[in-house]
Amino acid sequence: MTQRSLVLLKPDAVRRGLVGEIVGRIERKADWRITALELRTLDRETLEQHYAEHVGKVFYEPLVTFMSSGPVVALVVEGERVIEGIRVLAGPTDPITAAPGSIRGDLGTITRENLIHASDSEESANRELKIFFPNLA
Ligand code: FUP
Repeated sequence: MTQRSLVLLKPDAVRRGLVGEIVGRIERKADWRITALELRTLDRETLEQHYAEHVGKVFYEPLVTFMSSGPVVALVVEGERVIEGIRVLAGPTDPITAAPGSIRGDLGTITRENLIHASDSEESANRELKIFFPNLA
């Protein structure tokens, strides 16, 4: 089942020079393709749309401050079961509980600065792709 996922390499990943490391892990999965990739700094409006489900939670304001603190790399990745697959590559939200071998497990320690966002369902992917790449075919 070919899918598309919206992936963000968060400001910590860019600041720490881990873009190549993380993109490399995605590229090495057989037959997945990166079909869009852009460095950009996110504004509050974009983040409010993206994190709509978290507006009002205690971690929302610090999350937005962090996510707008520097450029992110936004990517579209296409391929076989890519939505589930990138979530597995990333590991769970809290990097301390993420398994070694996963991006968050290998490279992260704190939940807010957990390196990568990846769409969690087809519905989320469609919604997020429209926010970040509205001109995608
Ligand atoms: P994920 O699907 O793993 O990206 O995680 P969520 O959508 O649940 O959360 C989005 C982001 O909010 C996380 F990546 C980090 C941040 N967050 C916190 O800072 N504290 C929390 O308790 C939960 C999430």
